[in-house]
Amino acid sequence: MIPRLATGDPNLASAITHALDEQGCCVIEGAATGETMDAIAVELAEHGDVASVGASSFEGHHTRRTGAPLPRSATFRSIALHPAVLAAGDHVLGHASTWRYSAAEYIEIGPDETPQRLHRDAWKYDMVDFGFEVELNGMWAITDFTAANGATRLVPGSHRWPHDARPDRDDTVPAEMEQGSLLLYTGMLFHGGGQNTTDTWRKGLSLQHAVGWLTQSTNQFLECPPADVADWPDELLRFIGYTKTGNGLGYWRDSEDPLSAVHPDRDFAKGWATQRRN
Ligand SMILES: O=C(O)CCC(=O)C(=O)O
Ligand SMILES: [Fe+2]
Repeated sequence: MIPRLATGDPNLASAITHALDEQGCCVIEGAATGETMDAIAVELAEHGDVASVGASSFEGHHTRRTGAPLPRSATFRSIALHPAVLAAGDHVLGHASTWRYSAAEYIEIGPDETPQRLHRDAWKYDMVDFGFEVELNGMWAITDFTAANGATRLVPGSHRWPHDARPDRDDTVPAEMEQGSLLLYTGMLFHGGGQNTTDTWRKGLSLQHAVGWLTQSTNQFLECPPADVADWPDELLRFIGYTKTGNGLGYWRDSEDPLSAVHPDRDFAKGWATQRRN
């Protein structure tokens, strides 16, 4: 079963961590407003002409994917550091010196789409058997998600399955949720996009976050280059990768802070030391 949590729960952060430990997933109802979701849809629809229709059955022949939602949607930027995402990431990926945003993608599953092959998102890292979580992912419900319109199908608890285990479709349950809800799941949880038997589009903003020592899914320094992000908050820039991590990773040139590439007029400490969000 997919744990369902309420945004108003005074113990939401601990409910999230408990759910992710036990089931590898949860839905947080009402994590954002319908207006916020609609605004993201409008901002990203402007880029609909560049959206790619899946070239493989895995990407979905009836699925449109629009990338780079951070530079393209100011409204998405306003919720990228949502407290539920931060609580979940700090818990699941807190074993690493830092964790960060890896990518996001606007995924519109259209009529006649077939079920996506079940997978673990962490397989993107050459299917290495890390033995621990390296990703914390999710999906904003830009529209309602229903079993009929292609809600993501999850195998709760499968984040603990062995490396070579494989689920059946019968093991899955749909992450049904209303617009504005947030699905969170770990990189080890088996899931896949659902079949869409309706005549409408299921729209979701898929999120990926990973430990700071892994390559990000999309290149944030190309999508969000220094010249374009000078008015973004430091916290968001740190979150997308303008930061030092690990033991001497992510610095720039002469042991410089990558944020100095965005703000050459400001003073930043030199050195390799990891920068933590808190
Ligand atoms: O669209 C969805 O519901 C899930 C997509 C997905 O899991 C993926 O592309 O990795
Ligand atoms: Fe996935």
